[in-house]
Amino acid sequence: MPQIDFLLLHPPSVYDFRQKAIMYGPISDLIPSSPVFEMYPLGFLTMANYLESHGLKVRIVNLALRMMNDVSFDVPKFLAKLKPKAIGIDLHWLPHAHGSIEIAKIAKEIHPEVPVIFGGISATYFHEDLIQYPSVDYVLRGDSIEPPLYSLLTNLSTGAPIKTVPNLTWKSNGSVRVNPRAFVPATADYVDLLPEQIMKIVMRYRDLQSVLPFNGWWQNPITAVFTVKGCAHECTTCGGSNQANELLNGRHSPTFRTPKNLVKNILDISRFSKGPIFLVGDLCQAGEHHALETLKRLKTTKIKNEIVFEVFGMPSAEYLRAIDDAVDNWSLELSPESHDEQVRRLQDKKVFYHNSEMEEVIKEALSLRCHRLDVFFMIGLPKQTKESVMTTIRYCEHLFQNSDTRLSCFISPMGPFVDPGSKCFEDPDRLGYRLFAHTLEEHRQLLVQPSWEQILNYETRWMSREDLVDVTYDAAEVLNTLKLKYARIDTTRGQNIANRISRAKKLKDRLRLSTSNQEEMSLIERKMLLGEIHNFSVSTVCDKRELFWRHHLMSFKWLEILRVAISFYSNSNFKQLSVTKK
Ligand code: B12
Ligand code: SF4
Repeated sequence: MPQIDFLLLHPPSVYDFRQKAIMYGPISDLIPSSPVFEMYPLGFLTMANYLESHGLKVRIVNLALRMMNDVSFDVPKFLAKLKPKAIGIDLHWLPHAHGSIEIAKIAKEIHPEVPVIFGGISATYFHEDLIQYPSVDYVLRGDSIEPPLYSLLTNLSTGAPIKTVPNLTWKSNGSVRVNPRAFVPATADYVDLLPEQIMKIVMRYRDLQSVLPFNGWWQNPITAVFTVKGCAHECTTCGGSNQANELLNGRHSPTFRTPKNLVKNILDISRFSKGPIFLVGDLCQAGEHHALETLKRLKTTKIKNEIVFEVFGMPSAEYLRAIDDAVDNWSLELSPESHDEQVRRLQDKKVFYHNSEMEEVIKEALSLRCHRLDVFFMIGLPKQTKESVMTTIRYCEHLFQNSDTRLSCFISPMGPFVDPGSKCFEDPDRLGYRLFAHTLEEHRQLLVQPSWEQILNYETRWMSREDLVDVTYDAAEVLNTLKLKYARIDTTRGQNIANRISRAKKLKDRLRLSTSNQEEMSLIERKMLLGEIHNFSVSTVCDKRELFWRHHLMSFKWLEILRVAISFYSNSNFKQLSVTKK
């Protein structure tokens, strides 16, 4: 069995979802994951790259996906076979509050001497709560922790003092110690995300299925490239906003990757994959000069992959033309959140644009080679009412009427949680929010409630939890009809979604009755929902496949993959390092 210096585990949202009866709701319809939230953080790859390039051996195991794909996959048995020197578990997204702590418990029972290290945005926010759990030994705080993680692993191995490790929360003789946040990098170039390195990890442990990012990746082999750490915007509901970053990462403005570093990463990926590459973050946040410089460099690469651009403010026509000039295949993502300009203005005080400006951008993009344009709306915003949500759907019709089939619209509820660190979480009264959970433990308890109406950690002055749930299905139903009318989806798909929405609505009503009358779910609903993640919670606001990009028959460059495999097997001697818990 090859050595593992650091075992990175990605937990399911709820452990063990296969034995629970929960109606999770359409909380993940607009992302590649299912309600298990099986996608692991991009940071797993940057951490693995960094540690591997410093001589350590890292294994990534997407436990959530393994559990989904194989009902008999036994987590304790699997972990018992491994001999890691340290274990890392992400609590990046708060919806993993249940699964992450349960996995830590299991790991600790099996390997009591192995240090368990947590990290991620939610672990950072709740570091003092998290460290109190007996199975958690260390929490690394911040969204840029590769060098501190390396120090922690080497100090654990050599016996050097832990108090020198930056950004670390730990415990010593029963008391919690919080080391200063000394590592806040000035540029995001210090790490990379080399696909070649990840392929070597797959080959070393002969385990491809544990490294796959999400269920259905083979059908939608999208890769993501992060362009920035943090964000310049101030969206009130977002835990990755500028003010949340100040709170969590001590960063007053975002940290960007340089155009050179960014384009190198895109090129590295294109050597192995023909699939779409999603650029995470609006390039214009770093200024138009930075964005145009990136595009200039991108043009010289002549890569054929589809590049997906997201914009947070409204870009200039010049920027759109520069994209069109730089890449042959591109698409655009816009997130106005609401059609109502008053709601939009409240959501992001820093940047505001009128609908008319957005419509100009849409017109310009569609006059170019933009082959797909997705417009995203959200439910659960400050000042947003049920009527406002339904008017948003009417606005979608206006957009459909004034565009072609390349444009589509999506709407989803903000869920299951409003992000900790966001303005709405930190200052709920002022923004009209009522929170049902504040601590980590309270969120853990919410996650195992019978239905998403009770799982939501908030309601607003304008919409109760019941309203949020009802209007989600109502809006989804009308939007689905419009997509059929304006040929955004075909009849089979439209009919299928209409049926799914209708079934989900009925179940939601039955659950509402049974849980309020008897305080617990009746046997019939329990039977319907036992181990169920798909039937009532996936594709119940739109068909997940609407978000897939064009598919290539051969999405991977197998010759290049073979080259790496051959070079790996003919040259596999790696430095070893011993890490033990102090
Ligand atoms: C890109 C992105 C996505 C991508 C996913 C990309 C990916 N696989 O990571 C998509 C669009 C799919 C997505 C989905 C979701 N997202 Co998101 N996402 C982001 C975004 C915009 C950037 C994150 C990023 O790329 N960072 C760069 C990478 C390289 O770093 P990283 O992954 O953060 O990893 C570093 C650290 O966090 C830490 N770390 C992470 N894990 C671990 C584990 C250990 C052991 C250690 C030591 C350290 C560590 O170290 C890493 C390296 O330095 C942020 C907002 C922002 N401005 O930051 C939101 C954000 C992280 N997402 C958020 C949310 C809520 C979600 C969803 C739950 C939304 C939903 N209901 O669908 C889902 C969950 C997806 C899932 N697991 O299946 C919230 C999280 C708030 C919270 N506390 O929970 C954020 C902050 C803002 C937001 N609302 O979008 N997201
Ligand atoms: S939701 Fe707003 S604040 Fe959050 S990452 Fe997107 S643009 Fe930035």
